[in-house]
Amino acid sequence: MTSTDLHDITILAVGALSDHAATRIPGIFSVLRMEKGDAALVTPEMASSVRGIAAFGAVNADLIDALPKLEIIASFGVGYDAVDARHAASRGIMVTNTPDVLTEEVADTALGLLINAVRELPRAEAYLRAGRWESEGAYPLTGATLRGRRAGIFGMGRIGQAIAKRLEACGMSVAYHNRRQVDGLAYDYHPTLVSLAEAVDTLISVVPGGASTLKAVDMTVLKALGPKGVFVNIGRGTTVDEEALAKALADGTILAAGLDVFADEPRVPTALLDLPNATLLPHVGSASVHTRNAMADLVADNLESWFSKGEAITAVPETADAKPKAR
Ligand code: A2R
Repeated sequence: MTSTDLHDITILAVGALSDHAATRIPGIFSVLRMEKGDAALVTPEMASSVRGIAAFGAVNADLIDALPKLEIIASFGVGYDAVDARHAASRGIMVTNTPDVLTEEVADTALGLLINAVRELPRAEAYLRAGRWESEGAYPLTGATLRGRRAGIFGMGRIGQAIAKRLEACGMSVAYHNRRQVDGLAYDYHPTLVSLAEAVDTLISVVPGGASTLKAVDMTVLKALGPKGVFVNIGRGTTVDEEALAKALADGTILAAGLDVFADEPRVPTALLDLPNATLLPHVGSASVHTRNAMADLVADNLESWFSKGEAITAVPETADAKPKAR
């Protein structure tokens, strides 16, 4: 199919597009916009023409069903728990995500969160800005250090392994828990999350969201991590029992936490906001212009490849077998 033909194909852009995405995708396709994924917002024009979704927000089963010509949902981000991929698969619709291009950026953010949590850098900066260095003297020594820490990675996938490399460079030991041991990886494997938490004092969660990881980090895991424990979450907020985490931070069950993700974003529980030993970021793991542009390019490239060659570049496992519809 020529590039002129691709302009005849209608893509629905759902959610807020970056400047780059808002230039790149309409440069290839004809684009309709929807502020948020909601079947009630589907117009007759959308229902009769949309063949692809560029998903910068949630896409549920109702929205999929409201678009009878839909063939592909190209989702922005490596985690695609906000897209009903199983429902898409049941209708033969392809779903793609944006792995790899964000791995190093997210791993950098995880390391930053860990250092912030352990060495209290945001609190030290707030101390300086409040004039307290001048009025009260040096910021107190931090009780915690990275020296001698033992890290456990919950989710030793692409990002988990990139984090592990950084932790090794910081002199930390690394162990992990996945559902399956990763072939050829020398780090200690733990068949359960609790046994990993018992073996380490620093737990980093980088698993996908969804039912299989829902509130997996609960009070039992936090107790196993122990009073020197630091918990970092760079994966999904739903993976943690936030109430248990706030309690564990407040009563010393664990020492500190660094969180980039929350169960009900952008709302952050007051119980976490109130805690001095929680360092909190507004889901900025991959949020540099460089990396977000690369992610937007992969969304566009998946759509372009699907409609010009009949193949997706980065299909999610649920829809790996989906094929373009014969027309
Ligand atoms: O369990 P496995 O063998 O499928 O390993 C995956 C692991 N994982 C889990 N581990 C324990 N219990 C589970 N229920 C579970 N579900 C998945 O998480 C795999 O090692 C890792 C995910 O790695 P990747 O698929 O390579 O994803 P990537 O690019 O590292 O991104 C991870 C997540 C995204 O889904 C977003 O939520 C976030 O980081 O940005």
